Amino acid sequence: MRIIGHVDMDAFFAAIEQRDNPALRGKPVIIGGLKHSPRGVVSTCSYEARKYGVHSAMPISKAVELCPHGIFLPGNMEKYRQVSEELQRIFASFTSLYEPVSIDEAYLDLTETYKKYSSLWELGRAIKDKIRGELGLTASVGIATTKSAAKIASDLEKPDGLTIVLPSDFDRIIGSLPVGKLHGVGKKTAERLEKMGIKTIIDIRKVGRKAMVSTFGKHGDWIYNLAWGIDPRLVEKEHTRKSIGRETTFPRDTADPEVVIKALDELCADVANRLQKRGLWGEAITLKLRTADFRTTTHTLTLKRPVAAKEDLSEGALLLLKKHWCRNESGHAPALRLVGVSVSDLTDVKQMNLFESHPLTKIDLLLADLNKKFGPGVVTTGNIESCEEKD
Ligand code: TTP
Ligand code: MG
Repeated sequence: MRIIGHVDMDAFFAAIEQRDNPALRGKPVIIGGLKHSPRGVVSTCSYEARKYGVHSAMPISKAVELCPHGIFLPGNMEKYRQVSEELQRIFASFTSLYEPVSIDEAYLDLTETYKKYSSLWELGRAIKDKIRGELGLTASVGIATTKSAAKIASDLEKPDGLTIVLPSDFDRIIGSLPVGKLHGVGKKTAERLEKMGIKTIIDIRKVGRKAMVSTFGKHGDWIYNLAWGIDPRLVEKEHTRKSIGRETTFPRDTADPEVVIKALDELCADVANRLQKRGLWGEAITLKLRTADFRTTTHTLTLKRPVAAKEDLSEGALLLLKKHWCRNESGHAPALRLVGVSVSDLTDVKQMNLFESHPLTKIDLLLADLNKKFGPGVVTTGNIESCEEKD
C-alpha cells in the first residue's frame, strides 16, 4: 500500500500578495486585472473575496460588479513562480518522489517518509508547518492511499486543511460526495450521470461496471474503479509532464504584427526559462491564437530534435504564426485577443546529456519539417507581415 499526499496552496497568488503587503490581509484581493480597465479574467482571489461569489476564470468586469470594494491587482507571475520553486524544494525535503501538477499543487509519495513519523496526522502537520514556517503561506493537504482520494481530500477542508482518508474511511468521507469530485468526471459526464439518477460517488457503484462501460466506454470503467477507491496511478517525477506553456491576453485586441511578435517573444522566453529550470526539452511547439470573436485555434510544429532555447521556441512560434495568422479577403490579419505558446513531447535533460553541451536545434531543421508538410518554399524566414498562404 502506498501513502500519497496531495498538497494544494490556498488562494495561492492572492495569499502571496497578502503575505507581502500586510495592508491586504483580511481584505478581498482579486488577482488578474485592474478595476478601472476591467479586461481579462480573474486568476484567483482571496477567501475574503470568494464570499462575494468571485472565483477564478470569472471576467474581471463581473468581479467588479460583485465586489466593487475589492482590491484588484494585475499579479506578478515572476514572483509566484519563484515561490512555486521554493515550495518544490520543501516537497523535495520530504520525498524525492513528488510530482508537481500545477504552480501550487503536487502529489507526494510519502510511503517511505511516513516510517519516520508516528502518525499520518503528524506527517501532514509537519508538511503544513514547514510550508507556513518557510513561506509564510497556508497549504491544504490530503493524505490517502491513491492519487484520486488524496486530491479530493486536500480540497475538503480548504483553506488550511488537513484531511486523511484511509481505505476504511473512504465510504464515509468520500462516498457521499457529488460525482463531479472524481478526477475525470467533468461537467458533461456529471450531467449525464445525474440524468441516470447518479448523484454521489457511491451511487456509481450501484450502476455496476457493465452499465458504466456501455454508457461511457473505457472512461466508464475508469470512473467505476475510482468510485471503489481504485486508482493505480503512481506519483511520477515531473519530467513526465505533458507540456509547459504560457499564454497572454492583450490589453486591447490587436492586429499589429509588432505587438504580437513581441508578446510571442516574451512568452517563448518564459517557457524556455521554465523548461531549462526543470531540465526539460520539448519536441513539439504549439501556438494558440484567439481572435477578437473568441475563435480559438492551436497549431503544432513537430521538430526533429528536442529544443529548450528561447531562440528555437521563438523561431518555431513565428513560423507557425506566419503560417496560420493570415490575411482575410480585405487584406487584414484578424485582430488577436490572446496568444499562447506551449512545448510538449518533453524529455528529461538527464537522458539528453547536459544542456550546455547539446547543440541547439537549427532553424533549418524547423524549416525542413514545415516544408515537408506544406511543400517546399511555403515557409521561409521572412517578415511576418508577408503572410500570404491560406489554409
Ligand atoms: P488553484 O489551486 O486552483 O487556486 P488557488 O490556489 O488560488 O485557490 P484554492 O485555495 O482554491 O486552491 O490555482 C492556483 C493558482 O493558479 C491560483 O492562485 C491562480 C492560478 N490560476 C489561474 O491563473 N487561473 C485559473 O483559472 C485557476 C483555476 C488558477
Ligand atoms: Mg490552490
